[in-house]
Amino acid sequence: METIFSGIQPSGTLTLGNYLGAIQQFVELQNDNDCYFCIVDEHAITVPQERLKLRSNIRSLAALYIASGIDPETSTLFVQSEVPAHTQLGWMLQSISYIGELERMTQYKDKSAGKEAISSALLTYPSLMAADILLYNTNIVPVGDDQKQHLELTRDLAGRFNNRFNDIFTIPDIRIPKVGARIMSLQEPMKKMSKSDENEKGFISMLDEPKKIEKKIKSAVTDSEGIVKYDKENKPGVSNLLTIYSSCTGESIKSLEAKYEGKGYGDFKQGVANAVIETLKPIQDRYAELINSVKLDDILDQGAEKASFTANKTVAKAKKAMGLGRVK
Ligand code: AQP
Repeated sequence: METIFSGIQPSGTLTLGNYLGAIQQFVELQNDNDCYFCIVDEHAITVPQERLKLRSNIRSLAALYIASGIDPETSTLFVQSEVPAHTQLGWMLQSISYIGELERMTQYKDKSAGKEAISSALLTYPSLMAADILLYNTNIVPVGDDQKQHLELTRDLAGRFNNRFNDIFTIPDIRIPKVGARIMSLQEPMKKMSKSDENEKGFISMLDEPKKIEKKIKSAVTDSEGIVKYDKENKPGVSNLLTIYSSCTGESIKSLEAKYEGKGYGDFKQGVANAVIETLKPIQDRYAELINSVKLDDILDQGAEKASFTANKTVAKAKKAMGLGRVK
């Protein structure tokens, strides 16, 4: 049995990209592994958030995890800010992170581009993410491929700490899904689908109604060729829709290409819309039952308690290794 950790930011309502790139693999992994799934609200505040919106996004994300199939009986589901060990270890890891390596992170470059007031937390975000992972002696981190660079840094920081102080951290491996690792924006298929995209037509929210999903997919940017074929470079829009279709149904891209041979984009887009609606509908139904329940609070309380138990032990070891505090 391996230990798995992964987190998602409550920076908006989850997108189909978050579901296919992350949550879908979490559900697969939870039966045979010791899993920690986190709502990383401290990461969300690296860019400005509206207080009440953030609160409601945290709850919504917890309900979506469970509605998507995360079983709180077998997995530990919790909110990052409710386990103080995350920021404690995050600070220790910041002290061994170099500004140069943090500045090289593409997510930092993307999110800071063109902005005047950039928070220092946006730069040091990867050190906190490393802490999230290392606190639980994690072996595997399932994420979409946009997180690869952050994972490499986590491995570097763990190795650096182990060499410099004491060998206490497990070096984690990354797990990226074969299909669906990077779902792209429906409007700008060269850019990844993001929940904080200002253009709402670019993403499908997991809570979008069927009519809205259909409308967004029908207006997705494609090309004028009219051929349903996977060619990421020359046909990014169609390729993205094929990836979405295949990830939702499990049908291979080759077989989908054959199915739509000689048919126009109209039929194809309808097929994609149906596949997405069928994937999200049962999740949305379960979500509606959970979102206002007391049960959801109980699950998160228990999750925070369970996570703290392991995380506090790691923080104590890291403090000892670095010489922080007093000997008791
Ligand atoms: N488009 C995507 N395709 C596949 N996987 C994706 N993930 C995110 N977008 C896609 C995966 O979802 C998990 C949670 O991501 P996150 O919320 O922690 O941060 P993110 O990667 O920055 O996601 P967003 O939606 O783009 O959020 P914002 O807009 O707030 O920055 C990760 O495993 C990620 O790989």
